[in-house]
Amino acid sequence: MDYARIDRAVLTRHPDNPVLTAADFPVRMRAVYNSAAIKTAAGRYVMLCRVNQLNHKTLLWGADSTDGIHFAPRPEPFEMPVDELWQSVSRSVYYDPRITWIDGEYKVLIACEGDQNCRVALFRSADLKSLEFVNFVNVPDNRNMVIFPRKRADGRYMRLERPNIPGSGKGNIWLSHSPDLIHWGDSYEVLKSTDLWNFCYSGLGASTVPFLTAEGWLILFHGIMNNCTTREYSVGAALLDRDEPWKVLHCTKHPILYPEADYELRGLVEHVCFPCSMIVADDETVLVHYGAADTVQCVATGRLSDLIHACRNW
Ligand code: BMA
Repeated sequence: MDYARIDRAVLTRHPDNPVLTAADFPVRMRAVYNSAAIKTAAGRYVMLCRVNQLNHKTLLWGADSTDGIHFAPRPEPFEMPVDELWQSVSRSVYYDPRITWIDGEYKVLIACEGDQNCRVALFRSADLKSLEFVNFVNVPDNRNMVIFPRKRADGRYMRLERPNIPGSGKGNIWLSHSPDLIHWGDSYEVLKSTDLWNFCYSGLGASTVPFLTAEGWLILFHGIMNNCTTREYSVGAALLDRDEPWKVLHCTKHPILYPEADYELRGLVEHVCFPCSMIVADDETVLVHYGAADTVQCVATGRLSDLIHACRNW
C-alpha cells in the first residue's frame, strides 16, 4: 500500500507558547493575530503584530526581541495612513503582514479589506520604527503576497501571491514579476489547492518570504480545509526552482504543522496555525512565527535540513 510513512515531526512548538498574547500589550486588546518577524542586521528581532482592539478594529503594533522568541510590545502601535483611500480600502481590517529586506530597507506587505475587497498595501521602512505607505499593489481580489529577498538576474522583483478565483473563495499560489514593486505581470501559476487536495482543499496561500537554500527557494504555505465545524489552517512546505521559482521541485503532501495544541484548537477562530515568517539562523536552525486560533502568537523551531527532508519525502 502506498502511503506516507511519516515517523517524526519537523517542527517543535516552543515550550513557552503562546509567546505573545493580548495581555502583553500596554492597553486592553482582544487578540494577537498572525504576525511576522524579521532579524535585523544588528541581530535583534522585530515583530509586526496584528492586534484587534476590543471592538475588533485592527492595529499594527511593533514588538522587539533579543532571542526571536520572547517579544515585548512597544508603548504605541504604528501610525497608519489617514487619507480617504486608506480609510476606504482598509475599513474592515488590515492583516497578515509580511516583511522582506531588499534594496537596503524593509518592504512590508499588508492585506487590506474594506470597500474594495482584498488589496495589498506596500510600505517601506529603514528601521521598522515607522512605516511609509507606498501604494496598493493589486486590483482586488488578491492576498498572501510575499516579496522575494533577491531580484532576478534581469533586475525584476518577484512576489508570490494568491489571486482569488472569482466566486469560489479559493485561489492558487502564483508568481509575478515587477520592475518597480508597483507594476506586476509576467505571472505563472505555482501551486494549486488541487495539487494537495485534502489539507488544502479549501484554499492555500504563501505564508513566508522565500529562503534560498542550496536546493532552491524554501517556502512555507498555509492550507485551508473547511469541514462541518471548522475551517482548519495548517502549514506545508515547498521547494521552488532557484532560477524559475514558479516551478515546484518538491512539496509536502502532508502538513508539517497543524492545529493540535490547545492554544491552536481553541480561540476566537478555532483550529488555526498561520505563519507569516520563517527566520533561518547561520547554524540552520529555523524559527517559525505563527498565529494560533486567531488569538495568540506562537513560535515553532526546527532545522533547515528537516524541512527540506519533509519537502522531498512527506
Ligand atoms: C488570515 C486572516 C485572518 C483569518 C486567518 C486565519 O488570512 O484572514 O483574519 O482569520 O487567516 O488565521
